[in-house]
Amino acid sequence: MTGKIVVYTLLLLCTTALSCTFLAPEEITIGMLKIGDPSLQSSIGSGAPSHGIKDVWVYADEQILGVFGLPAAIPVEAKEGPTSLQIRAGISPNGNNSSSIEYPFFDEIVTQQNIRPEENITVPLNFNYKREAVFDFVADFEQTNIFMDDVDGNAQTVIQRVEIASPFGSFAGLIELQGQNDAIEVTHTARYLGANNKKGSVFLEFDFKGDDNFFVGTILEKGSNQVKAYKILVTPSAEWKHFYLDLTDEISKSDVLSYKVVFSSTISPGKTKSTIYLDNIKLIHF
Ligand SMILES: [Ca+2]
Repeated sequence: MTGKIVVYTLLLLCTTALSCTFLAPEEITIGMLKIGDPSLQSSIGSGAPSHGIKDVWVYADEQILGVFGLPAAIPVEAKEGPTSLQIRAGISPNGNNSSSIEYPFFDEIVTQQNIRPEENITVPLNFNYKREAVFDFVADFEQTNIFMDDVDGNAQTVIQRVEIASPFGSFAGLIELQGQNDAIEVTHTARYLGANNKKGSVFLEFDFKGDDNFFVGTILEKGSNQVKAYKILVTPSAEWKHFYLDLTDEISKSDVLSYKVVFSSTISPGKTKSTIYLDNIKLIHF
């Protein structure tokens, strides 16, 4: 609610019972910063503007105001002259909906605004990937399928490129398991060199929906060894969801010569068939 917050600091200073002083009321006025639903700008090389921005981290003159779910109406102290507002996109890493981090690959939105008492200002929330963000790959399945490296050795279980209404586009990757073909383990064909990674944040983004669990992990080349390890179990979702998997600790290690990401799934006990769709898979680092 827009309004004026008047804070009366009535400090009665009594040095003696007969000598008391009132301090004048201190008045703080506020304006309201309104921000709507976020969007992500699409650009060549960064794929579809699919995102899972869940909240914003808001700073005024470099002091944090808080983390706000969207859309938000945020009270900001009014003052003479412009206030510098910084708005950073918050995401839940690793499917942990109760946490929010500032996503390292989006530019913050910086704007100078005159915050007037009892007035609203509206800032559009259009994020971009940082220019320094490096995309090892963007797998959107629209033209091709790079997830063709069949780790499990069963040619009957693969990621198929299929036509389906996905969050952006008309094709997605499909994992369909049934009968004896009850398990899949699959990765992309190319491997990426640790030497090209500045050893900062690394995230795998993807959209998914489906009716069974799947695992996501890494295949790391360390010395003469290939080390495969799974990081996360992703649980089913009937609706498309955007997932941010933090692979910084795995991939940004000095001994990682090259790396891949790997998906696997096995039909859960009691089920005879499972269906999982993947799309807009992006492996991003600096
Ligand atoms: Ca697609």
